Amino acid sequence: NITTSILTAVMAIGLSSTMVSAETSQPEPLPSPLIPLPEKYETDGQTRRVDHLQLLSEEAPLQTTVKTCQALANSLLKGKQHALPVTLVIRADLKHPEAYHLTIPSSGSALIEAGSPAGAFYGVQTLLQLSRNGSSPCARIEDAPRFNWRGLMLDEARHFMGKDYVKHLLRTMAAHKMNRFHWHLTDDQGWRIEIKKYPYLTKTGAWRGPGTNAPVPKWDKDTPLAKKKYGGFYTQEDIKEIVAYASSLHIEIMPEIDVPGHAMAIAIAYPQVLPKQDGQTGKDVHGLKGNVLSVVDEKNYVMLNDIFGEIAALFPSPYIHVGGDEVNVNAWKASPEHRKYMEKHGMKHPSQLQNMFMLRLEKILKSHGKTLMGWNEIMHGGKLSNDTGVMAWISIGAGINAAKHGYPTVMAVGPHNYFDMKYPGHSETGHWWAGIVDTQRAYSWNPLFEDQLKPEQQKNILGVHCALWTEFVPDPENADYKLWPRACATAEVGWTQQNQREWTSFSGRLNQHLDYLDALKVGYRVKPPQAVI
Ligand code: TNX
Repeated sequence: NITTSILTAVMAIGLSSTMVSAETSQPEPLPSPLIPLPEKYETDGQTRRVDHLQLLSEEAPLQTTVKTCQALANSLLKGKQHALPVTLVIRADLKHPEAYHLTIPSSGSALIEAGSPAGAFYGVQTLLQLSRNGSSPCARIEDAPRFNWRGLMLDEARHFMGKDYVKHLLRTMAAHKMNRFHWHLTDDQGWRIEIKKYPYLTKTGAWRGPGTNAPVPKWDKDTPLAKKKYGGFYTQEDIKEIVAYASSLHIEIMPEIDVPGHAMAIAIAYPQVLPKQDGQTGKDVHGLKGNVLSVVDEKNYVMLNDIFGEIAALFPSPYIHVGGDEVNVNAWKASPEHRKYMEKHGMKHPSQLQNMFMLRLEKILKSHGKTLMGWNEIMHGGKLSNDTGVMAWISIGAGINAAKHGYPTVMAVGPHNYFDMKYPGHSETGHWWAGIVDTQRAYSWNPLFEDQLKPEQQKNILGVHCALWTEFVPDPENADYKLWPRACATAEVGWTQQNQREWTSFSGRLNQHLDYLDALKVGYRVKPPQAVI
């Protein structure tokens, strides 16, 4: 059959490897030009002309991947003269479902052997990076990811970016072997997803500016945006389309509905969700009030059950993110019903109300076949189920704490992963509460914290995740500028083994990689004149 004949051909050609052991004095191996760096890269230094790929597979489970990858290849490689035939096969004995072996001989077909369709997809992504300039090294690559979770969050509540941008972002993520897209769809400043049962969530909750009854966020006050009604939302049809698109790129989308705080958009649409107050609530850390749901009103749980039911039906992801961050508990302290509830249940601190709320949401999500994930504050006030996921943002300590408590933990920590933080430089915009996060800070850390976590606790770290909050990111152009090339660093932190990662190697490859970002039409940030850091 076709696979064995290719294998035999490849073996006959016999790629003479330049990987040499330390004892011999042969030349240094030629460096891989790839991001993320693969586990094993061997080349004899030969290259061959490639300006087009012709993908084929005889295996049924690979047909969709072949189709998707062919379309990507057609748009990225523009030639016609030197098509490289590539055969894709599944091999059950690879060490990871996302693993692949890629062989590019000096003549004849290339071969991608993969643990699953996702692995085959990553093999093609590697080949596309290698051959983007009209030629490819003849190489043999064996590759597999370090972490199963290699994610990126986009906040579309603060500024709505729209379908085309999200698809562009998904393509760019996939090209870097990232596999989780976390979609922050609701916050104080906007509700971005159609919920059939509660139409005012989008009819009023998705719009700001003149002609709406919602306040203009402080960061938009003096900008052209706020001169007329602005905002937007995704219909359920849009969502299905984007989920299917992501899945064709082997990316799972985890939606976030942020409750019980950051909920002003819900309160603007349905004011009855707020607690009745008889005292001063003060403001949350962002200077807002009127954005914390009542957690003792049963009607709110009916509404949340309806909302999460619709969400669960739209997203295949096993996790649904429920936020849980930065709740202003004074809103509960200033509410007679909440004080009464606490007294009745012997609660000493309002964080116990937050815990009670999260336990209720866990049950609601389970009834829809889903598992809860939330920001690290969901650990406040008491235990949650063991399978609940914690996304650590405020600090590395929070992530270590979550892993020690046995929660599946995603490291999305401000000082390394928050790309709404400023780049260095006077003219750069952005937050700075987690410091200046440049590409080197995004790259140079180890999410496993092996000195502080025992091996069985390290197993709780699912992986890494970068985040783009968009208070100061008004449009897609700015979003690309903030995300790239920093997210290239996150991609490599998530994929490449720690002992193979090194900043000078990465930054050297990154400079070579910029033309691939150009081919992907990414509006990345380059520090003048030409250094990327
Ligand atoms: C904190 S991170 C927030 C967001 C802000 C962000 C700005 C998190 C869970 N909450 O609401 O946008 O800081 O960096």
